[in-house]
Amino acid sequence: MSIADCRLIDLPRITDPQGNLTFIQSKEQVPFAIERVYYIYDIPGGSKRGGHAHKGLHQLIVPLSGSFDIMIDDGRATTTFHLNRPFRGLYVCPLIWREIDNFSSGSVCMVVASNAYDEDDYYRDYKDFTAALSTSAGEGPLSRAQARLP
Ligand code: T46
Repeated sequence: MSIADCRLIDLPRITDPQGNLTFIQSKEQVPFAIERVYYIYDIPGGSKRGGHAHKGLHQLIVPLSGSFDIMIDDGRATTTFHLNRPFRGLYVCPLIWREIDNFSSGSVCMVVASNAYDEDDYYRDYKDFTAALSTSAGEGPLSRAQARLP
């Protein structure tokens, strides 16, 4: 898995003068079966979320309201997306480190996920994440520079 496997997904929009509607159906708008939905709200200015990777979780991250930035990192390259439309989400595959910040006032971050919550699915230490990548690639550990450790 790499950041090339992550992508923006444009969701359907039913536009109406009385208000627009967007929907997400399991395995249709997202490339996985949906098992969990959660959302982050009441986010104080300057907050940072994420700072971890998931071992097996697939996610679609949607800015239901407002905007924020997501940096994704596969241990070799990083890229940052600014999400600011409730009909456009970022699909994040397993084994991607993410950091989320620059939340606008009143923003709401919704995540549609492929599995129930499981703390054992997290890499919360960047060194553990890069070590797991090296193991799965059958290589030695990435150097500090390669892994861009802080
Ligand atoms: C991501 C961003 C956008 C639960 O008990 N159940 C849950 O379903 C979740 C997601 C979390 N929790 C508990 C576990 C921690 O004690 O809530 C606490 C914070 O969870 P987490 O560190 O996952 O929160 P974020 O906002 O840093 O990250 C979450 C996702 O895990 C992450 O993949 O991209 O939202």
